[in-house]
Amino acid sequence: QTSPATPQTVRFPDGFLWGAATASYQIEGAVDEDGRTPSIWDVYSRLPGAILNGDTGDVACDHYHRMPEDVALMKRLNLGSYRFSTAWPRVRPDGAAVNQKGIDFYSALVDELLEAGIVPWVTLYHWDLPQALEDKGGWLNRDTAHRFVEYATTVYDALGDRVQYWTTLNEPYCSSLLGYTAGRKAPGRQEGVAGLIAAHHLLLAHGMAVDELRGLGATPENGKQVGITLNLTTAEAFDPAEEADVDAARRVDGFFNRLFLEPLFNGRYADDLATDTEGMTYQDRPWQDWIRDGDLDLISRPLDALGVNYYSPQGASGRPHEDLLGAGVPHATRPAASPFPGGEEIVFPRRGLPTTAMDWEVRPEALTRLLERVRDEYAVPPIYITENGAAYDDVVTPDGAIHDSDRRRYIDLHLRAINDAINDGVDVRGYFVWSLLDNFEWAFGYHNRFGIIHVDYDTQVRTPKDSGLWYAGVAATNQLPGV
Ligand code: GBH
Repeated sequence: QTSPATPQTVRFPDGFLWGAATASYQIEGAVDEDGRTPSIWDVYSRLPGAILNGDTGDVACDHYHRMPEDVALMKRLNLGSYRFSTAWPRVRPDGAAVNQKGIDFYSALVDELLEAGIVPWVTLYHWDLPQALEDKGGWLNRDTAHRFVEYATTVYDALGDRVQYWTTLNEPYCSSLLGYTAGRKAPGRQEGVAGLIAAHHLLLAHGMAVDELRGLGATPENGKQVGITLNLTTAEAFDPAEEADVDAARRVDGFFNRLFLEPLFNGRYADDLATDTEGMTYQDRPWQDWIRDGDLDLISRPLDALGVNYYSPQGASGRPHEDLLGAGVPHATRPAASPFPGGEEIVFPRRGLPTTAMDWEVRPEALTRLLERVRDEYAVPPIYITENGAAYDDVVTPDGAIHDSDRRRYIDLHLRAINDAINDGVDVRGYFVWSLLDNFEWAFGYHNRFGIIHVDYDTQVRTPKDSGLWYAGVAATNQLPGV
């Protein structure tokens, strides 16, 4: 007899892809080498107060110079796949002419991975827009989408012979609403409904790139898969009996999930998004003025894979801060600038759930529900969990080990939640832990560590954490051991 407190061994489907993920600006460093020019993150990270401790990605994990060592570590951890992003400002500095040295780096990485028996998974855009394009309006300028297609073509021409899995964008929610409405990510602009224009142009860039890559031969018949990665979540009313909380949850669902799922899979924007943003303008015009005929056709081109990044649920309230405090809620975070156009009053009160060092709630079963919901409500292609993981305050013991049992437990519980969804019929084909290495955690700099491999930023020494050694066993056996 096994009680629920002693989880059993669970197996994953044959061929399940076990991987780890990173992103260019978060690990590479070498920001002005071999022709790379600044991205919006090089500029944003230098704004006073933007990043904890004034950290930047100038050196990061120095992966640009340590790539073979890092691939050897992946092999040691039995990874079946490695998800990385290519840096636009390396491949096409300033968003302009092709830079062969930039291409050479990624080509060497792909060769090194294949040599090690690791499947490369390319993400074309993980937030590092060339600053020169931001200077021309960034994602508020439709031309940026055309420049993205050129860049995507260059990368596909160089790596398409050896790379099977292609993702256009990572988390357009972050590059649009956090970058142009909340100003919490680069380029740090707080321009209200403009975030929705950025979202539309990002989706357009995705759709046009899919079309272009298909033309270049990126099709399942040729063994290629093209998709996009979204950060999806469950939006839960803080108090389901409070109308304002239910409405807040609807809007949060709208901005995190449906803003992207509806155009991608139904070829439309949701009606409630239009109602909620009625009367809001950018340069005196509603955001929908930036949508042109044919855009939604391009955006809704069929995909071969949907990447889902999941970290935490969102428990939302629409009630005034004072009312919540009166109702006994000790703390409700309200960002200085809201990412939600028309939903500026929305807050995320604490709910007594366990949290990670990011202050994000841990609720693994929300991932099961999320996957089932996406399957039920949208005609989605096979799903890959392209990111999931946790930051905790790791302690290096005197023997040099990192006993991160909290991170191992977080990953274990979320893998069980995914397994539950698979048993319920959801087609999930792979899992990428975020992250391979401790790295530049955006606004939190080097303070918050997500790696299954520890990085000593003084010496650049890498040490697999207990979670990484445990994960190596999971990847090798295709199953979670009972505890
Ligand atoms: C991912 O973003 C990124 O792809 C990756 O680069 C990053 O390092 C990793 O996660 C860890 O942060 O912000 O308090 O309102 C995840 C982005 C995190 C965005 C959760 C929404 C909601 C909580 N998502 N966040 S809060």
